[in-house]
Amino acid sequence: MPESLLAAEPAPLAFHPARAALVIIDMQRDFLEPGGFGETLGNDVSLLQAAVGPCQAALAAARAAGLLVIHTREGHRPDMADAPPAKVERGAPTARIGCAGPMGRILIRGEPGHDIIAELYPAPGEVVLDKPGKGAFYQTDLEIILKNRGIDTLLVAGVTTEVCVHTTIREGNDRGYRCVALADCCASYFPEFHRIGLEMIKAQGGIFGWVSGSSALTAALANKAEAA
Ligand code: C5J
Repeated sequence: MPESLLAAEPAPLAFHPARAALVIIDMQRDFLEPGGFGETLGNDVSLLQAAVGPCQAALAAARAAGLLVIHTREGHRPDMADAPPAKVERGAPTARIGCAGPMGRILIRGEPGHDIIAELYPAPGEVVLDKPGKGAFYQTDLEIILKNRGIDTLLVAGVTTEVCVHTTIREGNDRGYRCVALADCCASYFPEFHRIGLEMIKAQGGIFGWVSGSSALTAALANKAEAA
């Protein structure tokens, strides 16, 4: 497949679809639906819905172009041996990680709330990566998965912009990957954090990445030009 040109800020980015991965961060019921981890922290989870449609568009384009697709899930072992006390102890004692909620135990692997939302459910063969932290590289096998496929460009979507998306892009940038935040495919419980989070990535000539969007990605994968 020939090189594609992605309309992005601060500058367009040339990439090879065969060496690019779409990484969809934590589009889990626990973050997007009432009764999950996000709501227990006092957030309005409806704010994350804005990213669902654009993520579906990016996912469809990535699947059609044969890109590597990786879905991440933040969560912990049922015995919580991998959950740092400093993380668990935050929030109300009855609604912490591991407590029972309407979607099962909060942020625990295997529980309904830990699963990815139906609209973005992984297709057979797509990578599903469980991570205990905010970054997708921390305590996971993401790096070897990317190395084995010769990936050099990460197209990053998901929630939340300033937490797990940002952490993953920072980790990826330090490891030498070209990291692109797909702006409309990301969302935050704090709209101003979303906006500023994206500004931070692309400031200073793209200090740790690029910012683009779902329609620019779709156009690039179809080898059509589009402004960012
Ligand atoms: C948070 C995440 N916000 N996926 N996790 O705790 O961004």
